[in-house]
Amino acid sequence: MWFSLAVTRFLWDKVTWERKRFKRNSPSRGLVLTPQPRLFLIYKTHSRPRRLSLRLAFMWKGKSAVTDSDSEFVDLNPTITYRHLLSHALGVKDPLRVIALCDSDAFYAGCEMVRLGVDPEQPLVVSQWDSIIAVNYPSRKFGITRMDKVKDAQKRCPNLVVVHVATYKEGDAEPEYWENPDTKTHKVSLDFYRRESNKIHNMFKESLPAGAELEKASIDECFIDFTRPVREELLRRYPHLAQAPPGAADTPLPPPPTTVTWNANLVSIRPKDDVANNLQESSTSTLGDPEPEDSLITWHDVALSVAVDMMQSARDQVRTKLGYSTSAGIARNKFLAKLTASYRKPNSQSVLRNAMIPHYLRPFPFQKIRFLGGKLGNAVAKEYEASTVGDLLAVSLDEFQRTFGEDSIWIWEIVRGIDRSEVKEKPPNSKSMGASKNLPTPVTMSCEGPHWIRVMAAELTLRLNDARKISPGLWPRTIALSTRQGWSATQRKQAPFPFLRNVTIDAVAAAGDKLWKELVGPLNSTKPLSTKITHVSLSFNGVEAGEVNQQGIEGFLSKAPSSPRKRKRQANSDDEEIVETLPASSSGESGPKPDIDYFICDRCKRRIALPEELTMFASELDEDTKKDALGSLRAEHQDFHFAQDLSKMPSDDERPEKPNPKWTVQPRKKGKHKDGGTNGEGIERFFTKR
Ligand code: DCP
Repeated sequence: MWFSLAVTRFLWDKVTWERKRFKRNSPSRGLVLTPQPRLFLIYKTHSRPRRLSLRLAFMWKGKSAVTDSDSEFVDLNPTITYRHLLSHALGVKDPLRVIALCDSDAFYAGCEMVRLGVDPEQPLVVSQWDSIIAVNYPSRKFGITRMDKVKDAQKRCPNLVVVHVATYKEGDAEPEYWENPDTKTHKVSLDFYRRESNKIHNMFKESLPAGAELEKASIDECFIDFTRPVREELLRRYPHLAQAPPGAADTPLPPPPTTVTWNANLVSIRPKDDVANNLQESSTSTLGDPEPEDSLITWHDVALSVAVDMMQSARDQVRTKLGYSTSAGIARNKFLAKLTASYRKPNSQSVLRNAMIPHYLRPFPFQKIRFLGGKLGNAVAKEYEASTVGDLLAVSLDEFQRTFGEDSIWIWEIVRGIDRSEVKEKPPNSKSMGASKNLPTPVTMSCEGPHWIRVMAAELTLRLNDARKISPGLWPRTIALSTRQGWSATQRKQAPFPFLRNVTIDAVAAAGDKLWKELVGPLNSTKPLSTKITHVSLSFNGVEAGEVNQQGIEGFLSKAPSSPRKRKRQANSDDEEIVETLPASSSGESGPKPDIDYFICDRCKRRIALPEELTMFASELDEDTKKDALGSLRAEHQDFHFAQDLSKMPSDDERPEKPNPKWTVQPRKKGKHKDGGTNGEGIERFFTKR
């Protein structure tokens, strides 16, 4: 008896505590508890470790309820007021937020179909050596997948068109579609797809209504935040919404229309209806005789339907003007939009209404969610014997945090479809550009390097020049060469790269050759290397826009002074690269001139010279430019001494740095449960610095 009383008491305490915490952590501001929420306790026994896990299900009554079983999902039908609609500050918690993810169908294959003008029904795959990397939709009907080898795919579909990606070979300024490219001499180029991707992105920019935010998510995907233009369209279509009752901006909006026309597939809980209801993009469906959960149209549904039309119109532009077929998903946030985009492909768009979120998410294999695919996902799966989102809904936030640390709140949220990340346009150019090659025949002599340097230089040159068409002042601060044997440690050398008005393959290859000489050996040496090189890469780093009207070498060195903290780190780790940029060559008429090519530092008495890369391209430079460059070099050198002085002083920096958010997954230590601290505690123990 006393035992059961104690258990009852414990459970009641737990219920009360869980309820408080649930309320505290609920992201919903609009969530209103009815006076008597019904509490359900569900117990789940775990075999390893054996314990009881408590699950609470709150069943809300009233307008906020979606269905009883949706109670783990909060805020599915938030109250929307005039203030929400009329506010100019639209944040990630906006209840009328509408986000789309648009994905090109079988992208590389689509690019080749457009380039070759093949019939849309023609099966086509893109290959890289003997592997398939993209499969168009007509080929998928033959069961061909990316996992197949070209020969096997051809057996399944004798009519198959196989396009090998373009490749560079030494001496090419542009990649070509060679008949029989050889991995021993050629290097794959994805430049064509990158260029087409930019075209599509620009077409979206042109076609989207004003106020839509666009973010390139990958080579063939972009997110679009339609919230602002949708808001404007709602006010245009329903002008009575523009007038809040005097002094009562927090009044809920009047009821929305009772039907909505959807120019899209509706994510449905009834698979049989999907077939009938999920129409081709040109057709429409009306919520006429709906499922019970369809019956209540909300203002958010209306907002979604407006975004659907906007998305359709932008996709039509891409289709008609560029020839690309795309698919889109439209929902309340980025995570859900991405999931929804693959609901029906190709050439289609799908909508996830808030009411459908629980039904769509619950059966979803949670390890397909980003960041839950690796060891963390495995550990979660094992811990809770879970495979679907629905399984994880049974795990309380407290339980997650006890086992995986404080930060695991994101798991708790993401399985409920909560994602507050913004759609943000990234700067058009990545800060680095790389060209790399896995060498099927390893390099065993130093003299074999320049061939690959030249092939990679061609690719880098093309990429930088392409990027300069958009941002003319772009230039990389450094060029780096890396080599590796198998998976052993990478050897790397970098040097400053000068600003050149015309970046040529010769110039990039010359800088690459110089690095090769320093890292591997003389360019003409036939002496066997101590290690066989199986991977090489050449990259531009710190690619940034310079001043457009200051495109000389002055731009190269006149960078903003680094912060002492940053300089200190550099000074400690890499003196050579800061100070001894590269020794100037010796004497002779064309040799370095004091006060122009180098100076002697009063403090360290070293000769500090302009990098050889600058003097190497001397024909590009006039004396004034060199003087300016030298001035910058002096300032930078003083900065170096300053940083060195600083580094000798005790400082806060001695403390271990906080973990960087760039992570890779690492096994967790067994049997250690604890609370989310750093240093390998909590969720962070599943990740390690890259
Ligand atoms: N890609 C690749 N190797 C992979 C995956 C993809 O080279 N392992 C390339 C080829 C794809 C492109 O990236 O065309 C985009 O990849 P997606 O995963 O988006 O696949 P697709 O666009 O080809 O097909 P889907 O329509 O299913 O998205």
